[in-house]
Amino acid sequence: MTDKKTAQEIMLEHVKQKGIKTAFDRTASMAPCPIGSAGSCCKICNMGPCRLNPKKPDEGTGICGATASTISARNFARMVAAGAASHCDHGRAVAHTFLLTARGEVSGYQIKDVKKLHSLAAVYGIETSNRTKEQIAEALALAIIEEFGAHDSKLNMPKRAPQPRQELWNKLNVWPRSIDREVVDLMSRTVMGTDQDDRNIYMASARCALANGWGGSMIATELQDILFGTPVPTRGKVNLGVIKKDEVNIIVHGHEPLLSEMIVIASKDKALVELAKSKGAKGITIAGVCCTANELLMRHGIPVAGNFSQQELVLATGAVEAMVVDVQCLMQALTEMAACYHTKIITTSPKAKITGAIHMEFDEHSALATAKEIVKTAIENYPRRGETCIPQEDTELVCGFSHETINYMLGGSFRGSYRPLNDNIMNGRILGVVGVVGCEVPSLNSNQAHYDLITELIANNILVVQSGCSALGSARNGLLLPETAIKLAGKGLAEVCQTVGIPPVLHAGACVDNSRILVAAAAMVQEGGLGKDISDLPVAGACPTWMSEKAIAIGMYFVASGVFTVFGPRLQTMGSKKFEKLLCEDSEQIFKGRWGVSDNPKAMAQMIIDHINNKREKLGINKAKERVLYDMAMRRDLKIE
Ligand code: NFS
Ligand code: SF4
Repeated sequence: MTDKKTAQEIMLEHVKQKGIKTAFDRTASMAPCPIGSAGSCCKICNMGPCRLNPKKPDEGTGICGATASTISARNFARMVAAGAASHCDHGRAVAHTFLLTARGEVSGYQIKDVKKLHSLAAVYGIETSNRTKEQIAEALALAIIEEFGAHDSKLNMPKRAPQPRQELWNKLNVWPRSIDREVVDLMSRTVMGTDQDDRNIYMASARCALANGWGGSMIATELQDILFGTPVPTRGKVNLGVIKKDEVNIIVHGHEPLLSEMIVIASKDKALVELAKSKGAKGITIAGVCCTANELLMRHGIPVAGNFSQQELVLATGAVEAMVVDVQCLMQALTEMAACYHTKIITTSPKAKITGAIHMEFDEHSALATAKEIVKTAIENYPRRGETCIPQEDTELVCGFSHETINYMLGGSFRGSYRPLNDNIMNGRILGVVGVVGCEVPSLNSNQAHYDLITELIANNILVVQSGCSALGSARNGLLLPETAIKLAGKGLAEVCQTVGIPPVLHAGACVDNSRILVAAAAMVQEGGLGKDISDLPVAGACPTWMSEKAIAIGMYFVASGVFTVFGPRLQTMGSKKFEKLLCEDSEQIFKGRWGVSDNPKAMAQMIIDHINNKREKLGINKAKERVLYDMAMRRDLKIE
């Protein structure tokens, strides 16, 4: 990174001059509660809230006798339940729209990826012969919707995991029964006076998290791909400079692409473009924030204005006619910031209203009409725009690395395959693969933490796969540009990336798309040569600065899938060494995967490198070996016994 002022720094100075406060200021003035940070505050009944002393881990109990480890485990479990609930509810909304699309009850949506429809139908045992794509889609939608509320069945997607992993889940009784049931189970067992065994609570957390990763999130990703297209390598732009001075700017923010996809279509409507021109604008720009941004970027190359931490700064440009939000990661402070300008905040989900915002509700049946109405509202707001401050910074990026793309890029269109990746891991050009995911928080060193971790990993020949706001932060830093990133990669990794034509940091999508990483890991095992289970692979997960409960749910399903996963700067569990030992040590015996914690990106990188070397050692591939290509003479010399 350079010394030049970043767009974020320019905006922070700008708002300071105007006397407007943002989350960056509030972060600086908020001292997090040390008891809550340690996970040692229990407020699940009214005899408390009980607070244990975080400086004396595992000492004392709550009024009911609950120990620090039980309190920590319950708090942890409730984060997993909330995180899983939100990702899975996203999946449910997509499944519902998918069903309506299959039945022809909505306009604007279509079954785009028929190949993926068939492959998913196979996972669910849906008959495909002599059926139209709509008939297959309807049967698939019904089977998937059933999985949310089924009483006592088993989710289908975990069948995509390697066989030994499936057997382990069965043995441990953590194969999710149905999505809603696992969330309810976790909430019900953590009320006052139910489950008071930290390990039992942890196991239930794992089952609920698996219902997210190999359930709700995977459903969201796969059905969105069928409806809107599976991402392929796409160029895009990120940073505040994507906001146009002379156009109507509409920012889409949140997570579910169901409405924002329609807004993109509406923004190209001739009559609306004409209307924008009649108001003096040159056109209409759509740009994204957070995971809605990732969804549109991955599939259409729609530019990204910023990630989670910059959502207020986007509005502070004064050039946003409307910010359209759906669900999750929306700061309530948006309406206050918008009130300083002409900007309209438009909420669209019945479950996410914000006091002070305009509500224009999304309904699949009239999605395109609502989208047009929203675009029109923004256009009509354009003449009210006042002074603007748009930093002229935007960085190019390449994204679109779905599991299918990686397969195709590496193996070619006729023989899509992970063989070249596995071979390059085996011959040591690539040391391993790490998923770097999660949030960037409004503090100045959050982006730096991601940068430091990722550059350290790629310099050590580790291929990085990213998602969420973490990926958007890397995009800002230029790390998703093949040219920039290859300069920073180790020799072996750089060679492979140049040959195949991929950057060493691959953007896989939104946070629900971490499910793509699970599918890719299963495919690497399937390809052969790197062990029999995900836990044998030289891979790891990292989340350098997590913010949302969703991140904890993701970490838990990575770990329960057999992946060593490091979080920073802390987990809210320090009040119990016993519970931390369960997460960071004993988990290894249970899941062959465990949590790690570090507040230092370099140390985090070292933990990961050590782990990967360890896995390589176990696989017997720890020495960098060049693959010998036999010529005819050498072949003749080979003795066949
Ligand atoms: Ni993930 Fe995406 Fe960003 Fe964090 Fe929020 S937008 S779902 S939770 S902040 S990465
Ligand atoms: Fe305190 Fe126990 Fe009630 Fe929690 S459940 S608030 S520890 S009395």
